[in-house]
Amino acid sequence: MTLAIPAPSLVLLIGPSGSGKSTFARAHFRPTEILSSDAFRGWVSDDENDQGATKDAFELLHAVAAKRLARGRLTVIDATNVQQEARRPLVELARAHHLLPVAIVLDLPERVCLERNRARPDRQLGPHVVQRQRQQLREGLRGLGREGFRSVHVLSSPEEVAAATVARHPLPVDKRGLHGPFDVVGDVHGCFDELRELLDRLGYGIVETGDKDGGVGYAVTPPVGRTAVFLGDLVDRGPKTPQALRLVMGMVAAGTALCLPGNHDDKLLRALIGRKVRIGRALAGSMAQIDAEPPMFRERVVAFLDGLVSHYVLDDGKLVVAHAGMKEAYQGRASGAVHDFALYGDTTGEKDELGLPVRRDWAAAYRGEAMVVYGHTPVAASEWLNRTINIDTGCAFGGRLTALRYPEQELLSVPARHAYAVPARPFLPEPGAPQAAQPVRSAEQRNDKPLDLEDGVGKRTVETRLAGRVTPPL
Ligand SMILES: [Mn+2]
Repeated sequence: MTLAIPAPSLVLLIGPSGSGKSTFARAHFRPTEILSSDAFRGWVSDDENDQGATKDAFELLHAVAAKRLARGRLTVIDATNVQQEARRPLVELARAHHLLPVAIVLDLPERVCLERNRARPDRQLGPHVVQRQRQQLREGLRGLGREGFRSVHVLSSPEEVAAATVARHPLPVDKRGLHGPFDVVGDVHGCFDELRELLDRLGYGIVETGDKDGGVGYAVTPPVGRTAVFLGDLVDRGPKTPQALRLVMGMVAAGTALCLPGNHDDKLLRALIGRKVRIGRALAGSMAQIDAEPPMFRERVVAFLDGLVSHYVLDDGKLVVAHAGMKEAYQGRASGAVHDFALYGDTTGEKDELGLPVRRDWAAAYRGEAMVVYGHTPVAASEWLNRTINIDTGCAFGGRLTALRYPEQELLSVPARHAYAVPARPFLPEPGAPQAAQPVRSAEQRNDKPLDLEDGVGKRTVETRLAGRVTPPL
């Protein structure tokens, strides 16, 4: 049996004393990846079997696991882990670092565990201890999914354990092996005519063909070696949502494009599968457009949108793409919080006077190495800020549809043919408005503070020799 393990992740070995956890760990994982409760007991007490050292040992084990997960290192917990109370803080730890917890259960016969324990002179565990641990394991086994374990592998005999291999798979967001070059396209919002013109100007050849469901499809030939990346929000507001979906779905299927989910795509998906969502004008428009297509199209759209992952890390980690942005700590990770950040940005959960979500300016605080290209909030013009750039230039609102060529860092955009919708908050300068008297400052200049102590020390306190820790006035 091949055990598929996402890497990085937090792997819990679960099994009673004598079930062969340490042997299994040594066979399949690197020594530095394995955190063994016995080893930590030994380090704090010089006796791996000193049960009185358990509390201290686990305190350190959890601390080391936290440091490793913060660095995105696969970590294996070699402890019995048969009680839910023992597993819970580890599941929480994985979640706090936006990584998935994985369970490998060694559910071996009692006889095998007892024999192995008897063969170990340093261990004097009575048979009742193993019996109790096996009982606890069995009671918890079926609830592991509910506890938050994304994958659960159970091995039930010494033969199964011996035959098992571990296959590590990168997380779906990890596409570091793709090096582009890429053409990243901002929020399309049903503006298919503008999308076609933009792709044409980027050198993509587009031919109309028949699509699988009987509708009109598009065969797209990219410039040699190039891949398109769609930042999401393909749907709503514009007049041609199905056409935009068909073109992008065809390209993704052909391997010539990647596509990310936007909040509008996500809401459309939920509406299409019958979840309860508030259907406003934009979503109603998309639903009506999709209803006019052959019935199978709807199923295809559901399958496509359902398969999209929150963000991608590309080109050896040098490029990150996401609909609404991605802060450094979340890049390459997977959790509900990462998903929400990718789709909605850094929201506070509050609404402003226009009923729009209040957002923190994550880009102004961004200090990561990776370039982050995103969209979601329309801007009059795309500007670099701390290696991030927003290329949603509000095409559906009568702005432009913009692409960024990577690694060239060239912007290319085409004007909207119409204003298909009215933004809740204007982002384009009023037509005929007088030019600003002052030269317009760039995003970098507007965010350039003379002294940002947080950049230097991480927090607003300074350690001094005479006065201890002080908080300098800012
Ligand atoms: Mn959006």
